[in-house]
Amino acid sequence: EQDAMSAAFDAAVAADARIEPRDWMPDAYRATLIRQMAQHAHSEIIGMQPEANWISRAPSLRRKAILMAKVQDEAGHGLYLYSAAETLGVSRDELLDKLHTGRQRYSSIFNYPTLTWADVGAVGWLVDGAAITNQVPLCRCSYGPYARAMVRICKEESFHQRQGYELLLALSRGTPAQHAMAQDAVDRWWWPSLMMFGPPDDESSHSAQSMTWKIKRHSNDELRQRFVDICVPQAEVLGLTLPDPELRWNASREAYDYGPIDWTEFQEVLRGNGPCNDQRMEQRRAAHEEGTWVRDAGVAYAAKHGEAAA
Ligand code: FAQ
Repeated sequence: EQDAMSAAFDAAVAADARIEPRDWMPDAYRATLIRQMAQHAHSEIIGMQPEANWISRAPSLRRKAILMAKVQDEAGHGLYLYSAAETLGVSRDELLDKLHTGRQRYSSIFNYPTLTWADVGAVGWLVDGAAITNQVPLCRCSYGPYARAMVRICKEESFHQRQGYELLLALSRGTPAQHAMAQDAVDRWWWPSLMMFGPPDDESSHSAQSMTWKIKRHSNDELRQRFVDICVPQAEVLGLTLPDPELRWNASREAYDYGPIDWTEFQEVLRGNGPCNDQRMEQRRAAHEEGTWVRDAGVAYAAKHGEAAA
C-alpha cells in the first residue's frame, strides 16, 4: 500500500498536480516544507523590525501611512504562512518556540541595520524585489496551501517593491544630500540582497531534492541572476549605481556578469554573528512575552463562547 501511495505522490508531482494536506506525502517532503515555510514565516515577522524602526520618523504623514501599511502586510504574510505550515501537522506555538530558541532560521537579510530613511527605500526596492523574484515561482510550488498563500503575498510584495523604488527615486532626484543618502543605502543593501537567494548551487544542500519535488522551480543561482538582470536597468533609471565594479553585460550569456559574493559574511550572519542578530532575536522574544496576555485572553474568550455555541 505504501508503494501505491508513493507512486501516486510521484505521479501527482510529475503531472504538476497539487499535493494537498490530506494526501500522502513522504516524511522528508513534509519536513522540507515545514523547514522552508517556517523559515519564510519567521522572516516575515522578523522583517517587520528593520522597517518599523522608521515609522515614528517617517518624513511625512503620507510616507508614514504607507510604511505602516507595509509593515502590517508583513505581519499578515507571517500569519498566512504559519497557517499554511499548520496544515502539515505542526502548530504555530511549536514553530515560534523553534524560532525563539534558535532551532529554526529566518532570512539573513534581516540582520542588517536600517541606518537612514533611505534604507526604507532600499529595503523596498532590493529586499522586496529579491523576495518577489524568489517567490513568484513558489506560486507554482507542488504543495497547494503554500502555492496559494504565495499568490496574494506576491501581489502585496509588488506594491512594497514599488513604494521602495518610488521613495528612492524621490531621494535620488532630491538635494545632493538626499541623493547621497540614497546611494549609501543602495551600497549597503546590494550585496546582502544577493545573499537572500541562498548559497551558490554547488553548496545548496536542499536544492536538488526540492527541485525534484517541485517545491523549488529554479536554483538559487538562476534566481539570483534573474534579480541582477532586473536591477541593473532599474538602477540606471534611479540615477544610482550598484556597488560592483565587475557588473557588465555579457552578450554571449545575455545576462549581466557580477563580482564575487562574500560567502564568509553570509555564513557568519547564519551563525548569528551579523550586525543585528542579537537585537532582532531579543526584540522578537520580548514581543512574544509581552503578547502573552493577548493570547491568553483570546483562548479564554474562545473557551467561553465555544461552550455557549455547543
Ligand atoms: N538566510 O540548501 P539551501 C521576506 C540556509 S523574503 C538564512 O539553498 P533552501 C519578505 C537554508 O535554510 C525572505 N538562511 O536551502 C519581506 C539551509 O539551512 P539548513 C524570506 C538561509 O531552503 C521583505 C542552508 O542555508 N523568503 O521575508 C538563506 O533550498 C521585506 C542551505 O541552503 C523565503 O524564505 C538565507 N538567505 O533554499 C519581509 C522564501 N539561504 O536548514 C519583510 C522561501 C539559505 O540546512 C520585509 N524560501 N539558507 O540549516 C526559499 O525559497 C528557500 O528556502 C531559499 C533557500 C532560497 C531561501
